[in-house]
Amino acid sequence: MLAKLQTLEQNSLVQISVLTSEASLIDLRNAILGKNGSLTELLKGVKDLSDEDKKTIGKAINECKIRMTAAFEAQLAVIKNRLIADRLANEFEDVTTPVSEDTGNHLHPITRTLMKVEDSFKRMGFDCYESNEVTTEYWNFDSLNIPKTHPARDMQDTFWLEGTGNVLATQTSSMQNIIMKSKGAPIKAIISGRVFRNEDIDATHENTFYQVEGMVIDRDITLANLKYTLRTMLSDIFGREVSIRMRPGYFPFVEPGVEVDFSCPFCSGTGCKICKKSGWIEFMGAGLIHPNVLREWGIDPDEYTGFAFGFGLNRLVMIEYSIPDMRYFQNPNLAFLKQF
Ligand code: FA5
Repeated sequence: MLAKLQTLEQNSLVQISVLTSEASLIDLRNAILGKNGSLTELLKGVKDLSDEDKKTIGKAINECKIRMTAAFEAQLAVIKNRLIADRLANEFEDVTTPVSEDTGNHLHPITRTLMKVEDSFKRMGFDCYESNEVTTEYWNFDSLNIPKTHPARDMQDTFWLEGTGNVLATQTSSMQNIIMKSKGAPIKAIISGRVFRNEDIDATHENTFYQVEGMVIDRDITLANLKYTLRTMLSDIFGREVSIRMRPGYFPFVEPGVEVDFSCPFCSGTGCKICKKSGWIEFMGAGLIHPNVLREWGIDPDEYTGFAFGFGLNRLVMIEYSIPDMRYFQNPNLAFLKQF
């Protein structure tokens, strides 16, 4: 039996070593190690041997089985590696070929406009950040000069996360102090993200919308820097010069605070449907960062000043694409989405 085993092993190893396909290797493996395979048959015969032979021959067969199994595994690896090498040698993909323009996929208009906004700010040397959607009462209010009893808390009807002291961010301004804490002055940053307010929804108000926050802290920063920055970004977005107008506005974390409008890029200020015949589009809140906010993270307001602004991205996209109703953005309506 030992001689039979030896011959079987020698022949099998030769057969294994010349096989070149995975399928033929599996067939051979079944023919030798399978339920009725030649080695399995030898193993079945062990039960008829004397106790002495059972030990030696049974052991020899098992050791042979281990070597054969290893030989099959090794040959399988050889075959697979050869396949990969063949593909690498024969399949050529020209990665410089231009991608077909019409992939059927496209970006959501909010994403498209955000990318343009970020590009414009990046060219002006700003860093871009994403805002946290869940934040703490401290970052969203207290750190922005809005303590618990401040009436300004009522301006943003807030979703509170029960029992945690956490809130869904009502404004991207909630990131101002996080960035100040981690970077210190000087800072030039844009922060974008989703914010949430318990609003009655209509064509111009959502409970979930996007804001873009801007923040510059450096020596000698004034409202003139704010005006220039916003004019540059808006002119980039609309591809034509726009003017900026400021009116007094109140936000506890800026002083002075302003409401910013820009001249209607569609009628150049002469009055049209989009600007409701006024020639101006109401755009955002802004101002010079309040000294209390700067002090909160150890920035000396006598050495540094800064401006901050925050605008609704949904509103900008609506103006850019003449979208009449903000509710389209959260509605998975393909007829709407396919237009972009
Ligand atoms: C703020 O959120 C301030 N954090 C902005 C700011 C930043 C002021 C830095 C000063 C300095 P306000 O609540 O006005 O301000 O919102 C800013 C913009 O978000 C609005 O001009 C509007 O475009 C958009 N917005 C506000 N509420 C909604 C809403 N419910 N749905 C859609 N857009 C909204």
